[in-house]
Amino acid sequence: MKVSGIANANIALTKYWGKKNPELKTPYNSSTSVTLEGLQTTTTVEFDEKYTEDIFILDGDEYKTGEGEYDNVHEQLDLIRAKAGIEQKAKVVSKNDFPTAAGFASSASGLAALTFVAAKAAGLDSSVEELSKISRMGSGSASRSLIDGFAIWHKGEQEDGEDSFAEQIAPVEHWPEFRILGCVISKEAKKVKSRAGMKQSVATSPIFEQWYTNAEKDAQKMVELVKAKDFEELGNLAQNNCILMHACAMTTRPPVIYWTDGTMQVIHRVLELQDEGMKAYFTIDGGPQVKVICLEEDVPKLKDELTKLNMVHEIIECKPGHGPRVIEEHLF
Ligand code: 2P0
Repeated sequence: MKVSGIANANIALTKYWGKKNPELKTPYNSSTSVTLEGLQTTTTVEFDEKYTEDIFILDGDEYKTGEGEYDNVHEQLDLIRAKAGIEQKAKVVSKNDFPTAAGFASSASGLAALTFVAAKAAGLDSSVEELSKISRMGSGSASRSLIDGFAIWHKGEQEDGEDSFAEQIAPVEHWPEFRILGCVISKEAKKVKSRAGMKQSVATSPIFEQWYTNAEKDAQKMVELVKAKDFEELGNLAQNNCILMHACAMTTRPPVIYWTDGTMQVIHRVLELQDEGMKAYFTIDGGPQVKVICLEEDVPKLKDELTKLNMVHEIIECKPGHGPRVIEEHLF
């Protein structure tokens, strides 16, 4: 059967940085996020006897065995084949519909879309919880993209990882005025991939334990702040959690430093605006781009201020987004 669907990216409000079990991709701490409308991957999957090996085409380019992108997709398909009890190979065609290099992770939407669509194409009738667990195996942050609106990815306690999945904190309709302004600083590919960076942090950062112990508390607190729509506290917590994650990355050997001059320029401006009473807070992932957390009413003023910064090339406005869905149009 051929099935097509889309999944959105998400941004972590409190971060994930470190795998406790690298095989099962379970994290040291829970993390929270908001799914982002319009930053999406569209994927079509077909399992059929006619394919002698898995085929993967992303944005018009075909990837082959040995290339990271292909191997990730192939492993994910193997997981789904095992669950469905089928052996047919698959053709997978995907396209990322991201505003120019916004610095939002496409692995989250990519692996979430693949898992969601492939499970349906394989005839599985999996719950969101189950799909979140399978997505987690492909990319940790993808587990959160299965969720509509605001999510928490539970770190879980079980050895087998069966309780490490994302769950909804609140739907899109709970807080439609919530906004993320993605400030595009640099379009260069990042030097250290998150997967490699966090592995080194686990092994060498002297503050790794403080990081994840604190981040677990932050994630639980974030759930309460989202539910209460306490924007000021939420912004301050997200910002502080981001700084601590980067402190952990920076104190890794060799250092993992994603911040550039442009990153610092936005950070300082956001802090000045905060001093002037503006409710805007920064967060940063595994790259130089800064995402500003704000509410709809402050978007015009913030865009105006941030556009003035000479190192900001572009600003992408994102609203809370929905979980994955099936679409009728196929990519092949
Ligand atoms: C997050 N990041 O919570 C954190 C913050 C980056 C910084 O999850 O190795 O692509 O595939 O599990 O999910 C990016 O890492 O890593 C990430 P893997 P992933 O969003």
